[in-house]
Amino acid sequence: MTPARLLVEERLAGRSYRFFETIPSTMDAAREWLADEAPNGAIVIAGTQTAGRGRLGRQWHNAGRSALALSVILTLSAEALHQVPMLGGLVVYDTLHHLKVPGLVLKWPNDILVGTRKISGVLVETAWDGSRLTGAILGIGLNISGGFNSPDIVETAISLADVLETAPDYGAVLSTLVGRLDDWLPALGTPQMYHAWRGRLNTIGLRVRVESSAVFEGIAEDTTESGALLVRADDGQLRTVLAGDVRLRSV
Ligand code: BT5
Repeated sequence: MTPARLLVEERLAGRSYRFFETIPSTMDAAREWLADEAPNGAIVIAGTQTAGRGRLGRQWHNAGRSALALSVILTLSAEALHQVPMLGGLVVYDTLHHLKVPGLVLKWPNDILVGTRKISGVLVETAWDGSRLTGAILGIGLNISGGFNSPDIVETAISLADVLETAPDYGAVLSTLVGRLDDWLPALGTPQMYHAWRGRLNTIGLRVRVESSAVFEGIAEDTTESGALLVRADDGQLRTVLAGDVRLRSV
């Protein structure tokens, strides 16, 4: 038995989970399990992903030495779907806060940064049977110790080992994260979830460059309850950004 498998067994004992030493993406294994009636909150976790993915067809790289890569299967009503990214942001933010990571930033829609570097990413996918929602899959990647060797993230990624004097081990990070999942999962679909996410979001009040279907600059003024960003564009119009990325600009 490998060390990662042992740690996962120890920390996820009593839960519904599937562990894979190496797998293309936990998102696909979670989708298969969802189709096979996985229970709400079931977790698919991988030692290493060979084809980890981000939003909009982007790649998610394994952090060099150690990283958490997991997907949580959620069976939920369509009304609660827009809160799944919020759930992901809250779980990761509160995990890192609990681990006393300094300089945490939750950037809309759901980048978790330390200063300006990304330490974790959240990806939400949905599964449908015709027009009926069968579930959502919440993917979380979290860098524990780096040694990043992909040129496109060397300058932009960071890991727990880079920011904490004593980096917690894989098992401790996993336990903290599933603990926060237990805290927040019951709030899915309630106004409490929105307000908690909104309260942690650092983007409000900042000047941003929006890169979605349209590209423009303005001041991020607020969010809507469904998680969209309201940006006062430089032409004075208040524009609603449903999806995409923002870059923070200095004012
Ligand atoms: C995300 O996408 O940040 C969502 C990442 C979700 C990954 C998890 S791991 C478990 C589950 N299984 C999967 O296959 N995926 C999920 P996005 O906002 O599109 O950001 C992607 C961008 O982040 C890339 O284009 C890189 O610039 C950067 N990036 C990639 N890997 C990174 C890493 N390990 N650390 C920091 N930044 C990274």
